[in-house]
Amino acid sequence: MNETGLSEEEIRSILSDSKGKDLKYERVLSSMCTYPHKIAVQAHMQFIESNMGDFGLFRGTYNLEKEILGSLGDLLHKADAVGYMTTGGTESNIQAIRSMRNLFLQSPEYQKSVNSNKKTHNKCSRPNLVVPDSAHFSFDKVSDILDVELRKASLDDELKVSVESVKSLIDENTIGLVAIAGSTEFGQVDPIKELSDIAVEKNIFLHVDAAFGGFVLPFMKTSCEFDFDFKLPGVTSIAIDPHKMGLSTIPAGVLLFRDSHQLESLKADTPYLTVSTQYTLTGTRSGAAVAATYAVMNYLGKEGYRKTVSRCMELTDYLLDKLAELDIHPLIKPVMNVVALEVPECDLVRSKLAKEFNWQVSITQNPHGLRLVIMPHVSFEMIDSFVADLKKVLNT
Ligand code: 0PR
Repeated sequence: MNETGLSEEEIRSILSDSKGKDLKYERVLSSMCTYPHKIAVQAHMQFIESNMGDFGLFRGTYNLEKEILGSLGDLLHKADAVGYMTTGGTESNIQAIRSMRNLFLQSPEYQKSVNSNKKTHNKCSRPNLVVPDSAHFSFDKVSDILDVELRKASLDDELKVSVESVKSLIDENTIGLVAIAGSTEFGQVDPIKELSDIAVEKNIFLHVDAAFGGFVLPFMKTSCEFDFDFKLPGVTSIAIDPHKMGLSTIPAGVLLFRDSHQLESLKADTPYLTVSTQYTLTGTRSGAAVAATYAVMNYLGKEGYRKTVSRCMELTDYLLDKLAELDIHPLIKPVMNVVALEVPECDLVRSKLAKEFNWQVSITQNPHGLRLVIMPHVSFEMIDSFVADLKKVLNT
């Protein structure tokens, strides 16, 4: 930092240089984020100083958050679900599993086993969490932060988690299960109904990571095929991100719990603030993202999101038809607007697409494929031009 400040003009010029080096979404087919809706950006700016870490000072923003939680609870079939707005899927996943772990450690069964087995206890009773092999890497962070063993269940041919594999990994130290509604790499939805039945039978928690799919599945024409939310009795928490397909600004995630005792297990005393308890992971929280989320959800309504999702799905179908002409096919039939393609030497193809044509695509690990996310910033022209460039890359 300089002793004396720069002029506004100098700052603006530096910022616009930096902004010029950022990629425009018009060449990005790898991201689960997109341009936020204009009304969200305006709301974000209007509430720029609002801090939900001390919401007694920002009562108006706090009321907007309550409205968002009510609307999303309603959308996910539990109008009285409780929770809060997080910074995104990672924080929601951490907090959902933290709640499971806290309640597991407090449970009378666990306490009894600690008392009866004091010597061997530490070795053999580490809590574990069963997740699909396709779970987002945030669960590796969860395992590290919370000291919970991560047990990864295998996937079936359609890249959904295998229910048999999940069952085989559960034991008396399993704190809960995770299911994904819209996996990061493949956009696949796990057999959540079956996992819900298991969670009920075993009396364990089931967290659904719908960070991406939460703003897609309820608005799809065929959404009735996919039960993934609180309609299923075993589902105990859900992560859903307005800053992905919700078209809000970053950072906007939402974590919802079925029951208030789950949220209570995250309680911390905050004696000197305007409110004496907090349930959140971070202290300071963006009220701007809350206002942005309220604005875009209420401006678009369900009809607006239906249109957005339907356009993304039309574009996805259009892309697949064009690729079929080049004899390129998806690894699985896409469920939503995430496409993983069987492309030979896909790492090389990816780097050529970036170097020669400035396209950003990504790669799936297992199975290995070229991954594209068809977000609302994608257009038919963009797909035409991408497919033409891909053809050139494949022919060289
Ligand atoms: N759960 C799922 C299913 C996700 O796909 C993601 C992120 C998360 C949780 C974590 O969400 P946050 O990143 O909001 O904490 N999925 C994207 C990914 O890892 C995030 C992303 C978005 C990455 C835009 C790059 C990008 O340009 O691919």
